[in-house]
Amino acid sequence: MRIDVVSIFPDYFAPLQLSLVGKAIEKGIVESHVHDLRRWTHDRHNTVDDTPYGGGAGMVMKPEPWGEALDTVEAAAPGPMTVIVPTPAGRPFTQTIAYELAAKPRLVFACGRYEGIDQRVLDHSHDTYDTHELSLGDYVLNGGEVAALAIIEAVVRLLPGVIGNPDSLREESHSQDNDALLEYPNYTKPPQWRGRAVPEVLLGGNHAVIAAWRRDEALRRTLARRPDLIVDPE
Ligand code: 6GU
Repeated sequence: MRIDVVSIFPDYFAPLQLSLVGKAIEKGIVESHVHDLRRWTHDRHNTVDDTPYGGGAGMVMKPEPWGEALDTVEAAAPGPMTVIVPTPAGRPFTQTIAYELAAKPRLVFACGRYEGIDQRVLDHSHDTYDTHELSLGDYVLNGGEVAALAIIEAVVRLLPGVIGNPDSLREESHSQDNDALLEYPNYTKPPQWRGRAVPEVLLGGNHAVIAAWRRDEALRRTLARRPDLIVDPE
């Protein structure tokens, strides 16, 4: 998979070289390219934003640098590209979407700042590319960079060969093999710690009983913390 990122803060993406995503890059499973949007400005001050038509607070990202950025990134490699625009105004990003994105050959993250990107860039992108405006949740970040990192990590760990033991993908929270319930609680040695015991059932070695207990705990936890997942499953 090839991942391109366009941002006015390319330094935000240094963590891509670390840990799991970094390993995926080393193994050749992922190829990543981070681009400074200001590369596609042509004035002395490398201007990327301007005041909004109609008035109001804040600044809007100008369309021209974004248009050139998408043209250039598209031409840099063959194959259809999927454009992801992180925005609090997007559809909620979910594990289901992570699996869908993990099947794509090329992801391009367009990270906006300020009050957003001129709407015509988004309209153009939807008309030209497979484009997804995605939100991490109902709160506001200063820009798309942190959200892009989160989405990249969620997607890259699903690529074959990235996670050592693929069984861990099947059991975790939100996995489809787990009916998209939250994960059950986990314990390791020692059996007693600060007066707290590991649940007896886990020490017994009866795998059917353990599986039933874990399913029970996952249901209990999901009902308490995320009832929406049970009432309105994805
Ligand atoms: Cl994807 N972007 C921004 N700027 N804020 C957010 C978000 C995304 N998701 C939640 N808050």
